[in-house]
Amino acid sequence: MPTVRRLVHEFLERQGLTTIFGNPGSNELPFLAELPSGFRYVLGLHEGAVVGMADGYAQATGRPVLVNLHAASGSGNGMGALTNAVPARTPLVLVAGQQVRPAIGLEANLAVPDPVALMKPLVGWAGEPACAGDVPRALAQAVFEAGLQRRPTYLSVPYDDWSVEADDNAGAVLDRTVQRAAVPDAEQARWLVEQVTTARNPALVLGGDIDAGGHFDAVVGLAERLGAAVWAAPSLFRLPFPNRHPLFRGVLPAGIAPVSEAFEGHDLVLVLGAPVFRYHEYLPGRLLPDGTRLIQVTEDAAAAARAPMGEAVVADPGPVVDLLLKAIDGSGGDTGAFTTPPEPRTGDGGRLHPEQVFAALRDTQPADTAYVVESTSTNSSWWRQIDLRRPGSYYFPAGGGLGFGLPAAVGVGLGQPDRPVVGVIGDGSANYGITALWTAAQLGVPVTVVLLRNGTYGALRWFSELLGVPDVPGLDVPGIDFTRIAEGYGVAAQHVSGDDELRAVLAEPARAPRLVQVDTTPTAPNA
Ligand code: TZD
Ligand code: CA
Repeated sequence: MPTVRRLVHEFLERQGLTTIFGNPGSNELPFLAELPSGFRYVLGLHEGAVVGMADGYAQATGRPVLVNLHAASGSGNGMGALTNAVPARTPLVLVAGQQVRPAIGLEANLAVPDPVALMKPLVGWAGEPACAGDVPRALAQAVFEAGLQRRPTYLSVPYDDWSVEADDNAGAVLDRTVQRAAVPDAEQARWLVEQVTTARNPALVLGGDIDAGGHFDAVVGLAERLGAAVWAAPSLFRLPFPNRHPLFRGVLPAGIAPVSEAFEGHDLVLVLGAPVFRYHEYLPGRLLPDGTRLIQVTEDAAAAARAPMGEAVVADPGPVVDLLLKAIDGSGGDTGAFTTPPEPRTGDGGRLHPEQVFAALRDTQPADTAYVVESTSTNSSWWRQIDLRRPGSYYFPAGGGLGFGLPAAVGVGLGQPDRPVVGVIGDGSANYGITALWTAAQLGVPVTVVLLRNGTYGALRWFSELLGVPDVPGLDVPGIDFTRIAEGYGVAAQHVSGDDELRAVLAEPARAPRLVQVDTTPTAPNA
């Protein structure tokens, strides 16, 4: 009989989960022993960076990814990063080591008394197998649940389980596949088509699932055929539509009243692949204008159930887009040309305006560049200057937790080695995931980190004015030289000043990881 460890390794191989992101401890070492040669262990130096890298990798590949964390302390370090993976619907499979079974009850050092309670409610499914022989099945369940629910899962495994011989039945999980088919039935399809085709002035709101599910190009076709206005759903973390397309109206503001105002004049709002809605700033008002109906199509049943208004169909938005495309005649007419970005605003005193940095990226980087952005006060500057036309071009921390950007940029680079990857990272944000630079250097991931140094938590400065508390402490971060930090981790780094120098540096393709630090002037997220 094979050991539990051998069966689990084989299951992971068959499922294609052979890249493991982790930071191990004593409880985890027996799981990692005798890993077959096809496995790759991506070591991160802190679990926040480990989970951030895995999140980027899973989003870029569209597949579940195994994450190896150490007991309670490593799991706890990873939790902040999970607050981004949950709303991004990233299928991470977290496997943590538990003390040996005889030592759990007496709470020996590194025993985790209640691992399920520790990780709930962040993870969707969590468990610890009741006996060693159940480990392969439980691991399979964690993988399948992560894929089906599109939510991180967590499995705690006592480390004496790995060397136990599996029984005859344990191998039955090796051949399993679990598939999902969330397609509307004929009546639901007929109803959806009727609602959309009889609408006078429909609008589309597109969420992260459109890009994550590979429907970016299909929704462009749908919007053009309908001639419909298109918004990206509030609290955007993936770009579902080309941002300079003539039908694109931008990212919806994340408040009740401004969302409602945006929908004025539309009799139907069709929301595809997004919760309704991920508001942020509390700006109360009517949920919808008079005369506006909302229909949400999402395969996330929980998101459909908790929405405060509208009708919902729980289905994969992909087939729904296809059936609408088949049902709608004609081309919808000429939609016009892509919009041209305005002249970038300029900085002062040797500092560039963030718009100049983004214009330089737009003008120098290849069209298929994937950007991972974690620079919070520069949001409007970004959308004013950037021009993204391809699927998978944009990633942002979905839950607003900093520490995603830099690690996720490394993860996206590992997941899509043929695509250029640029991390656009603030001097506040960079510190939460900075150790990912080391992983990038060790693995030679050719990611470009553009570090925007304004010396402050710019977004919090703006928020402090908004909330009427301008005197709060702890908002400035002067005196950090990221070129020296990067070099310490083995990443080549440059401080650039001036538009010409920045453009010249960025025009060189990255062959290894590099950090480009640029001093920038303050701006506001809505400026
Ligand atoms: N800690 C974590 C883990 N996540 C957070 N979102 C914050 C703290 C609070 N926070 C924000 O929401 S924005 C921000 C902080 C500290 C400032 C980020 O500074 P930055 O970008 O330099 O990256 P800007 O452009 O200067 O705002
Ligand atoms: Ca900053």
